[in-house]
Amino acid sequence: MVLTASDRQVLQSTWGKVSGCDDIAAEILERLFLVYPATKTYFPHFNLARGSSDVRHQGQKIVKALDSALKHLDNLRATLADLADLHAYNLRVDPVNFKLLAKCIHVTLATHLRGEYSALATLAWDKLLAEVSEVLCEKYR
Ligand code: HNI
Repeated sequence: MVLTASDRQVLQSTWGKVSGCDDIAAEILERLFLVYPATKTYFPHFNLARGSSDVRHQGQKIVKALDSALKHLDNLRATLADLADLHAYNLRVDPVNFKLLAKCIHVTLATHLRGEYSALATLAWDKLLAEVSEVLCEKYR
């Protein structure tokens, strides 16, 4: 996957508009649990009710990880190495779930950015999320 200069530019500008928004983090996970309820099985110890602090905090962790991915686009593997270990060896999240989460991230971004989430922005995010998912899943193999 190659992120072009224009992909990078659109990623940074769209992320700049939403990353500070409080709702985004929880919304990504709320969508995941609502649309794909089976994903809840990974969080039996969480209060998964809408707006719960567990969901908010977990969402914030994901947003922070995406934030650091966006700051290290040329070094994703090293940046996400600890998370890759965690998801593969401790959490054992089935890789298919990363695709489901990516869909929810797309929908959340589109809901907030509206017309600005153009086809080009969608494509750039799709490339980034595919790359992040690949890094987080590659230790399963
Ligand atoms: Ni994920 C913990 C980031 C996909 C299930 N996850 C984390 C943490 C981060 C994180 C950050 C906190 C680590 C820590 O505390 O050290 N997760 C990400 C990212 C993605 C992702 C960036 C994909 C883009 N995680 C998923 C998916 C699932 C998932 C698809 C399952 C559906 N993650 C978990 C679980 C935990 C977790 C479970 C542990 C939660 C806890 O605190 O017990």
